[in-house]
Amino acid sequence: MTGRPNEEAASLFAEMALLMELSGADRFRVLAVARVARVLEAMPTDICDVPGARSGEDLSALVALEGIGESSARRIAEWCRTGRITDLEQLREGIPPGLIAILDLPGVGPALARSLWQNAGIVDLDGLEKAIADGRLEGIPRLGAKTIENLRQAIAERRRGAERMRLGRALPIAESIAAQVRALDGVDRVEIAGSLRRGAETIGDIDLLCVAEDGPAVARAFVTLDGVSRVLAEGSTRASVMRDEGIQVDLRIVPARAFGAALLYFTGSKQHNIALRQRAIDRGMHLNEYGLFKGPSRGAGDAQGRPVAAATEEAIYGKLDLPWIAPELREGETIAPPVPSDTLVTVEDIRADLHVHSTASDGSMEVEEIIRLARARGFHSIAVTDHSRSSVQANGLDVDRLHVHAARIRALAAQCRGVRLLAGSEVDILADGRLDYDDRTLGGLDLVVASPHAALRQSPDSATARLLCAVRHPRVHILGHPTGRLIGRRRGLEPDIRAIAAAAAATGTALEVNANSLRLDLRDAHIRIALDAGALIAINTDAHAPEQFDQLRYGILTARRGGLPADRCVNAWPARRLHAWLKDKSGEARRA
Ligand code: DGT
Ligand code: CA
Ligand code: CA
Ligand code: ZN
Repeated sequence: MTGRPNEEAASLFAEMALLMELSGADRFRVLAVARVARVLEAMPTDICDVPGARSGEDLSALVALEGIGESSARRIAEWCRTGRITDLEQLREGIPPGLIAILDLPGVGPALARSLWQNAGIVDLDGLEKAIADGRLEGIPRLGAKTIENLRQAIAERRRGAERMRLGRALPIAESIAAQVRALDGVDRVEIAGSLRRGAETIGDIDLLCVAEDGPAVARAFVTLDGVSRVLAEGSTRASVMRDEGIQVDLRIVPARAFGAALLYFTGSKQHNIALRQRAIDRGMHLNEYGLFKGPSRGAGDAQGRPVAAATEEAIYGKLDLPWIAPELREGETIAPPVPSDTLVTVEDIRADLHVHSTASDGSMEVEEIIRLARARGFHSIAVTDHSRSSVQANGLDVDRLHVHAARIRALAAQCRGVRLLAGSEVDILADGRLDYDDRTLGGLDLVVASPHAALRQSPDSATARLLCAVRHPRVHILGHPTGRLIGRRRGLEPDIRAIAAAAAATGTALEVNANSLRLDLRDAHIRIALDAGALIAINTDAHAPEQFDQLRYGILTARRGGLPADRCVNAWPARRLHAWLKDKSGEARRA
């Protein structure tokens, strides 16, 4: 058994809810089972320790738990005794496993997945792709020409997404491989280079650079590390492998005296390298991966002569009459960054998280735990922003539940020292731009994040109008994950970002950079547009579980790529300034 016992049971119940939907089960029964999964996930103590759970003789204590009915209690007791749930196993047998990947496509609900299966015999993504290509889907219930075209695009997007790895997956993998390399004999220094060092949202391969004198020995050791599935190349200064995680890793081995030049070269981007080389030529020098040298290049592999600079990136930029440029800004043909690199926001600048979910909706953390984690991170403020009623799948709160929840948060806030706890909401922006709560309800909260969750394929014009409603709403502080895109999975809304940014600047509403590595929304290019328009930016984790607070760094990398200085990020402000803005956001716009 892996993970905490409750988590394992929770994932089985979540799977069961999904399979029930596919098998056409009654909606309320499905929701009840999904609820059990959430209850189990949130439960701090072992479910099997509840009296009667292990013996299975008297289930009344289980049934007494909120959200758990007779049949769920029976299944939990079976699981505690045997580690199995017979009902789930029966469901699994009746449903092709490949249907889950189809259900996972944007715009595909259980009814459509079921219809594809029952009416066209489609049981996996490959089958669906072929059926679309062959024109075999016409005439199937629920499938118009437009839906078919959307499906085709969604599959193409999914396949493209599978080729490049998300930043949030690649960075921890690269860090653990870098630690393996650092531990090798004769290795002095290891750095991550390439698109990963630049904080790109997806990564083609991992580039590592290390300092060592004995290149061949290090290359040999690298290709025999644990986790290597295939050796692609092995030389005296470099090696490339495929890893079990499904990604290629390139290692270059350089002497310490040329480390800066190599790091600069292998960090890229390619366009940045080309622009720097041209700048060197304009100054009567030449730049390559070994250093910056006087005079013109004498051809490939030219490494003769003493370099003008080579050991550090700073020295090379300096000799090219440039300040050091942060890797996140090394994109595009123009070298000059939009802001000085040392003003860019950092993880250490962040003092508040303004978008976090608790067990009241679909999070796994109690409010008390959220407070503890905020304190551990040295935050001065944290906002609990659970979902609103239209987000049924996420157990969104109706107005009554919101009132109870907010009152409880306020009571905890009153006793809370060191951290200011805010009673907020992540309110749905409905398809037509209306918000999911009335103004009076919203006005009673400390903080309102308004986000689009459904209708994410409406036209650009409708999307712009919809988001403008939210940005201009006097009770809304932050526009949450503005486009709703999921990297490699869902394109999301395509609004006129310039119009949104201009309205945000005028009203003092902040635009969110959602740090979840699946979202990174706003994306880098949008952040740049927002900053040019004068808008404020919020960087929030949208954490649903404790470890998700660590996703902050992906939001920071994205924000840095967008050129965000700390003073334009509300989460980096001192408490006084943040709370003044929360009370009167347009006042901040006037002051700015
Ligand atoms: P990726 O891996 O597709 O996410 O993107 P990168 O930027 O990591 O690209 P990669 O791994 O092919 O190469 C790493 C760096 O090496 C790249 O950012 C710049 C440098 N580089 C690679 N090929 C060339 C080239 O043909 N010319 C120049 N000037 N630099 C190159
Ligand atoms: Ca790379
Ligand atoms: Ca590479
Ligand atoms: Zn959220």
